[in-house]
Amino acid sequence: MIVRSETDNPGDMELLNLPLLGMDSEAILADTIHYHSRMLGRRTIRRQEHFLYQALVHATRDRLMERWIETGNRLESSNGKRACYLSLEFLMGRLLRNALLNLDVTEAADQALERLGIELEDIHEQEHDAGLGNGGLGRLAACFLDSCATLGLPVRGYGIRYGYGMFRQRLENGRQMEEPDAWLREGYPWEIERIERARTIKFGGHVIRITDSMGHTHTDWVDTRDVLAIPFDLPIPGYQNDVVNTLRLWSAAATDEFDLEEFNAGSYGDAVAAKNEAENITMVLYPNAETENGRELRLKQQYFLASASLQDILHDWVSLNGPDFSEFADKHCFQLNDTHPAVAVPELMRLLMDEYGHNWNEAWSITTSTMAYTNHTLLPEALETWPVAMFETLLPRVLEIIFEINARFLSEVSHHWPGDLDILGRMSIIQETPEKMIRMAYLAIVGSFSVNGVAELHSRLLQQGLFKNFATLWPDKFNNKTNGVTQRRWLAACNPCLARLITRHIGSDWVTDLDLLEKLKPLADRADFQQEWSAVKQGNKDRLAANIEEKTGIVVDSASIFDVQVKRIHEYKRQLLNVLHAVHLYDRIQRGDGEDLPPRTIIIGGKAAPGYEMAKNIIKLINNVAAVINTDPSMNARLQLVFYPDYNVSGMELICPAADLSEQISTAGKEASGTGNMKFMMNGAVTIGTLDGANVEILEAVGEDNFFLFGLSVEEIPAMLQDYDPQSIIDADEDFSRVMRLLENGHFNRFEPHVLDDVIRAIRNPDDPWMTAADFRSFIDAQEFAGRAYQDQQRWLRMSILNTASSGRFSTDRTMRDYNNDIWQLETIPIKSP
Ligand code: 26V
Repeated sequence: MIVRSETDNPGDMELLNLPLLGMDSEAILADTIHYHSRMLGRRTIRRQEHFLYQALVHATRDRLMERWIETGNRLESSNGKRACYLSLEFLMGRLLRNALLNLDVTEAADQALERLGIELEDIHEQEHDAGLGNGGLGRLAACFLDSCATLGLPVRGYGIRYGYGMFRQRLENGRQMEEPDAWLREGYPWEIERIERARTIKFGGHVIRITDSMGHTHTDWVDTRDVLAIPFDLPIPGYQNDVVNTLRLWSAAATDEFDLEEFNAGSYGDAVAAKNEAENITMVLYPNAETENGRELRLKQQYFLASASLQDILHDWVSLNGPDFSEFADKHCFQLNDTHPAVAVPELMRLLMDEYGHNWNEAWSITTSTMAYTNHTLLPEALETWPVAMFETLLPRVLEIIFEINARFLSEVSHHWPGDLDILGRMSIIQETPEKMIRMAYLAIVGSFSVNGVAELHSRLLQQGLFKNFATLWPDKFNNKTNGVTQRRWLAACNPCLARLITRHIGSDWVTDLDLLEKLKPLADRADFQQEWSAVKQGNKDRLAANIEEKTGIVVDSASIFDVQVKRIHEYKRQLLNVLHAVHLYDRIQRGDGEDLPPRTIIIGGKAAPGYEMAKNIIKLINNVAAVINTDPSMNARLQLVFYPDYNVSGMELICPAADLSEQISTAGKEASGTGNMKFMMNGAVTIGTLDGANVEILEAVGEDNFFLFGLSVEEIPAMLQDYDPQSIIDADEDFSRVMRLLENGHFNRFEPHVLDDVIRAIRNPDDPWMTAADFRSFIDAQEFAGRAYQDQQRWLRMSILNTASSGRFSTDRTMRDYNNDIWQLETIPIKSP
């Protein structure tokens, strides 16, 4: 029964009492068939076709939509504080499995499809990953959204709807080839276009000042080239609580005026070219690499996101509250996911002053009590800077504001350090030489009331190193928020057999309260429980083995230890160290010293930024070593090496449930947190790792007996780097020397001379900042220890169970509670308990 009611806005009607849709298999089946035939116009249902997937998504989306509208109503009437998570990346992966789980209709959907003779699993395979992110930073944003909706926190994600997401990786003769990810080609049934909320974004032009009859000076940014920002909304359901939050993704389009102007000037071609230029802005996700730094299009993306999102929020505020901004700051928080959206700081200033008539002090007070910045990297070369000259042409008004922010900030610095001219240069938002550049991290720190790192070690190192002076000036701004992952996707959905086993023993409340996994601890030594645990892991390994065979043709032995390293390829993550270990094992087995070794399958996966030559060479090396190992009969099934192609979110959903050993082997002090480490731990893999990022907290949670620790600590590295001499380390170590001889003799590139020279040479480089050689011996010994532990299955299973049982702290539910308690301070949306 539908009832219409008047709203506050005369003429608007609201639909009330929509009858709720059925959540049983009958209702889902009926709706799926309805969409398949009446909307998609397909008569016959075929396996392996996209249409049934689309139809099921529409049936699912209808059920989300009811709750989405209701969440919006509840939010509006509560008029509480909201947070916006601004991020250039949201690595969402597939949505269907998660939506069904969170709506509690997995079984109903399964039964509905069974009636059609089709397996739900095959339908999931039809969904294209939404790969709108590079790696950890983007996936973290996606996990955050899941947890916020589950906790009932009013948090909206703001991002970009890239036409092409993360490139697809193909291998050609062991080399990475990139292919465009046309993820929207077959349509994307989850999104709702909201054309009525489009915003105009300015670029170029120049700034003028107008003094009115009252003597007030007004600043105008004029003669701009405008671009339309059109929002597409994705539903973000909480876990069985009837909350549906929003991820709003902006897509660029040409404005009509823009086209018309050129057209009237007589140039149709230029008009169309201008349209292309506008739409280029959201065409493609940048793969993170230093070579991408300083690209104009990337800056356009950042400003486009920041301006569209802030305009969206300000527009809503004014339509509900009129021009009074006195409570705006109490009702909003903007969390900046790294410095990528940091241009939001001067943009909020601009909008408040130029568009809404506030003075500097009012605007600055609002800005600095709503902006909060999260840093995600310690690598100095990864800190963003933008040429002042580029801002000058692209965003002249925004640049003026940045200069003013800096001038006022530097005056504060000189008060704090009177007479110290040196520190002014070091802390300035503008770097003067060799070229004038804007230091985005400094801009973000100055404009925010909170600055956080993503693991305890990382946050400490930020305050002692990169941001030391800022931490001295404003000690209370700095804080830590250790990352997490959502157990809904990373345990309940991706590892259903383990989830069932856990639930059978301790109940199902862990799905929303991960600390309850502690209850598994008393079961860790029970033989019957260990047997069940082992059977689940074996099933997952068989499933991954089948997937690997399908993707690579390699038949792996799923009785062997699955030793896994999947993550972006980067020197600091040291996939190279992993390869050295593989070559060492190969060498041992060849020389007849492998009898005691447990059979091992080393799985490495990840993408290299297309412009990052060394990372691409590492992929080539892995594949070449793999080709030799996997075809050598003398390996006698003791060792296999697999490069897992096109690693992505869906890949991880198959991989982490199947891993025995999780490789987290970055050079200490380089990995901000890591989140793959948490997914593996949660799924019962044991970590072999350095004291880096969140590994430190994982070790603390699980204890030394259940973690294979190796390598130099952050404190030890500077001393070691002083007179670092890889040559002597190699010479003094017989195993290492043999490994280097194999590599340098061309054993792995017989018919491709010199192709591996660069990557092999890096190991001997006395300036190697990643110190691969320094940790070789310690890594090999830890691996030996891990291998022996695996041979004692009882001991291993105990370790595995204790890892899962200790992973409670690494839920993003905890992370989001921490953000909310210390930074956002939002009231939860009244929710239905699951
Ligand atoms: C840099 C750039 C440079 C230019 C083009 C595009 C682009 C995209 C991303 C980045 C920086 C990425 C930083 C990052 O991903 N950090 C990771 O964040 C994870 C979540 O906090 C954390 O677990 C990882 O340790 C950290 O490496």
